[in-house]
Amino acid sequence: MITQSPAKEGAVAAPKGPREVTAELKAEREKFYADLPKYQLGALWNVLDDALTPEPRIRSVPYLWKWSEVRPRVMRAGELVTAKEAERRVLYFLNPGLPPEKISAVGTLYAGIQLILPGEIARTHHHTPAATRFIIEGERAYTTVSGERTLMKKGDYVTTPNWTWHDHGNESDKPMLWLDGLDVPLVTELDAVFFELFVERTGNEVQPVTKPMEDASHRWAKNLRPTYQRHAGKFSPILNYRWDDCRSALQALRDDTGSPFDGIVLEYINPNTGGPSLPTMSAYLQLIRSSEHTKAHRHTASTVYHVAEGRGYSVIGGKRFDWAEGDTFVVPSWSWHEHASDGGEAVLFSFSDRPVLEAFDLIREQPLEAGYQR
Ligand code: GTQ
Repeated sequence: MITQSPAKEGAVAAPKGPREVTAELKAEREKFYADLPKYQLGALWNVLDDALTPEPRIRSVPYLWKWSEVRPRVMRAGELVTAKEAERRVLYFLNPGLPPEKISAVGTLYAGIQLILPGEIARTHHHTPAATRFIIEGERAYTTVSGERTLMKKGDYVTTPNWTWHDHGNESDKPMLWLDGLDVPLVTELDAVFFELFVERTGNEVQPVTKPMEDASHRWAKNLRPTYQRHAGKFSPILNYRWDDCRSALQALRDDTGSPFDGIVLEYINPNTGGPSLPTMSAYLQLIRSSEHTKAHRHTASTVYHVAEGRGYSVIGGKRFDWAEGDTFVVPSWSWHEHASDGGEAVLFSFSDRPVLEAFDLIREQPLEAGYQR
């Protein structure tokens, strides 16, 4: 109850019957509300409908970036800015539904295309956001993570866990381009972003390579583990999941029924847990078979897709997006989506924030009753 001069403490009682909202009471309320901001207070009942919505209100929209439009601009960036000047020479994807200060491709996920030209290095740094990388073009450029170097090839999936020192370099004679996926919007929202240059800690621009090539692959990726060693960390110890291995696994499973919603889909796993390769992001490779059209479903994980091979289309939120190799598209949380190949097989790489939603019991999934959106 609203009284002009506060009554004795404990004297405020609920009115007995329904109360008439008189003009006078309305005016008192307005005065009351106008005064609250001075004390950094808000009245929940005025915002409850906006805060607790029956379903998520999603600002990110479905969108597709064409490789034919992105690649020339990334290459132009290579003419205008060096990797050294840029720290990381990346053009990142901006979701059109979000304000531009949100560095987000969709929801909690950042994505961008990184370019390293022959002879360049991107010096060592580390940050609390974790990174996934899917190689689009080039071969034999390297990434070094925690002292282990891997030479990357088109189609490889490379992990850079939270706070690991990492740098990139290109000793080949061709440009190398890859898709970066980071949990920057999530970590930013959690107020947990830290960043540091290796040179500030050690005086050296680039970390030393301290491990043999393919060390993690031999140690952790052969269904064996060294019994005298424990992998510390919640992330996968595997640095590079090789395209040839993953692609041939997909091919071998092509006669499975697969998922009605995703076709033949494989998750890149952490061999220590069987779970996702990174604690905040999981990555997948999926085969959409010749003339396959998956059924529509939706879930609360947001996803970035990259077309690794072939062509086709996805219907996302009722809208058709035609895609071809090199394109990147996004499916926001709780958006209906279905995929179809077009004139042969297609392979989609994707990464999502599903592990976060699963960890906190926030994952929800629903099939579309009608099967397809149209
Ligand atoms: O390669 O370290 O796309 O630090 C954004 C931030 C890539 C990287 C990005 C980064 C990196």
